[in-house]
Amino acid sequence: MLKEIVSLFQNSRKIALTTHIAPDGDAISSELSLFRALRRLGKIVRILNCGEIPSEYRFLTLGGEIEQYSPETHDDWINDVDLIVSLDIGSARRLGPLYTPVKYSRGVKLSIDHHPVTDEFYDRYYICLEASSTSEIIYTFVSELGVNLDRSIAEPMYCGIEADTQSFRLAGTTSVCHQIVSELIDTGIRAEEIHHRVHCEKSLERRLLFAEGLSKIQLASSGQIAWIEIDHGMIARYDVSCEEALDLVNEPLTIRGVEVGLFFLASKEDETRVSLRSRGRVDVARIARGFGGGGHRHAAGLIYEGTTEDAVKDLLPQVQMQFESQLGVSHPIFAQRAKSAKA
Ligand SMILES: [Mn+2]
Repeated sequence: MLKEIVSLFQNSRKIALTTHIAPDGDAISSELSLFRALRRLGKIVRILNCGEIPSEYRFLTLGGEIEQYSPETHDDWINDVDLIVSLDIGSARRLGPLYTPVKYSRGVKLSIDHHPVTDEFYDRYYICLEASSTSEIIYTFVSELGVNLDRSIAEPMYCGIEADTQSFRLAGTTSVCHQIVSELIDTGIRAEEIHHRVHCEKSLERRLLFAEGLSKIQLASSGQIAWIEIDHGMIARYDVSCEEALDLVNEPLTIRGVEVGLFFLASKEDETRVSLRSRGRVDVARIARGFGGGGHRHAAGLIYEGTTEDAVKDLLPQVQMQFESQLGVSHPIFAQRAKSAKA
């Protein structure tokens, strides 16, 4: 399987790399490290994205490597490539405006990911669910392709792993992951400098939005579900981007007793981005799939058409219902019965 994908790379001359809409740290990083490795092999490679690089990851590229997709500029080129690689995509729907040009391209379509496959869009899949991040999977390809792992490839790779493990804290941070990171550090990258640039270079407005968002946290289901809602008004008042507001995404889950954390963010006019986080007892990907979204057991997301207020009103009761059915503590009367049975 791995060998097949490696020869697919070797036998392709023109290669397009892309990722999901609103690219995050792992998306950008896996693209950049694979792009640099393939360039080294003399391939004609372009990264085409729908959505800007989040500000904290802009230092990774001097510019020019990542292009914003536009139909006029890129559709002919996409149609003519030998290979199109989607990184960290989850579902092909998350290609956004690139969905149609990718679908009709004559190139072989490959998905490299650490999310479970939810569609049959691609010709080939290389899915590694145990990997902490897509960037960690790219490590394997760089070494199989015989490309020397140097600083310029290692730096984005480190950022991608750091992003998806939340600074090496999440379950995916295995000993294999640490071994890879150790090799990355040995190339001479400056880990402490990277952490500083990613986490400690935020605008004051961004931190103040964080503070207000945190102060508005709410609880449901006897404190087992927590959520934060950031509407258009708040985004506009602090003048931060939607991606910057995502600083709050993991906060609801940091409270003792909370099993599922929800984050409702006004993304576009009448569109809400909903992020779900779980401590592990509840599979939030299953909940997200019920609303057309997807993700992992611990972290999932979906797009809701409507305001954040509508999203909370509409989704919260359903999330509570699914939450209770998954945990099997459905109705107070049953809990009462269970108690008296024990007694
Ligand atoms: Mn990822």
